[in-house]
Amino acid sequence: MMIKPPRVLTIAGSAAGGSAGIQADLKTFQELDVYGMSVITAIVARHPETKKNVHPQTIEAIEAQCATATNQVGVDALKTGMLFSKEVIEKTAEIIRDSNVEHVVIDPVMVGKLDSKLLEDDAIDALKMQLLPMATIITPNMPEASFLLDGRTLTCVEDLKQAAKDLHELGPKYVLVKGGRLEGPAVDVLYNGSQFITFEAPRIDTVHTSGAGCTYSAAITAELAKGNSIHEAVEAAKGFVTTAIDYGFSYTELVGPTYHAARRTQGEAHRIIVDKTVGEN
Ligand code: PXL
Repeated sequence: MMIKPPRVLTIAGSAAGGSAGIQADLKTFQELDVYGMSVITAIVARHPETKKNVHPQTIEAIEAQCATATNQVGVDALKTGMLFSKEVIEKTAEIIRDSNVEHVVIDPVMVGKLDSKLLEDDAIDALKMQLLPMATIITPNMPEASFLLDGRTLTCVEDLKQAAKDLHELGPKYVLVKGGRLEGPAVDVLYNGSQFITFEAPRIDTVHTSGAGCTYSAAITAELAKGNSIHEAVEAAKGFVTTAIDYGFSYTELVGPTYHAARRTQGEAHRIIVDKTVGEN
């Protein structure tokens, strides 16, 4: 029997070390049994002498890659990661608008663990005004949510809820503010304009979380492409990324990647506590 897995595209940066960006996305897609495709917006590779860590790709190259994916294969769901510049954001918004892809996951990537800027300062407005409104779901972590809300301090779940509410005003259907940097359990808040749901995972004592955000949003994208609801997709993706973080490792003294194969090779996935009683607003 011929199997045709759902088609999933990532528009993001290449992380040469393999832990984040396109590499994390494609590994996640493979683990979750969807057909992964990629559009590389920039190449990130540490250059200790010149500190020139980001190598942007041309708009032409980005357009050509998108056309390949959308015209020659077709796309059921897509995610964006590192977009880097205003020009790339504008082009990406245009491509998404023209493509009519059903599920659009926007991960507003801003700063990486290499200390490289993954989004230029003058690109924030384009991200807010052009891209976030077309999202099915946006997945900021706490620093990203704070940045998108003019530097507001976020320290507790109540702050995440207010941030989700305010970010929803920018136009995405769902907002997932990730509480990976909270004290205590890792609680993420999902908001759809009227209801909050929280997803809670245990705090895992590790520094090897490189690419965890990319992996999480890639997993949400894969689960949406398979026809799951947003709630099901977030719950499954959080279980997947938590298990991957649990088995995070490093080959050197540097912060290492999450282990994308953990769920497949190490048995049970982490169960996530979902609380749908956190109220309406
Ligand atoms: O984890 C954020 C991230 C996303 N995309 C690329 C990266 C990084 C972190 O380094 O390199 C390409």
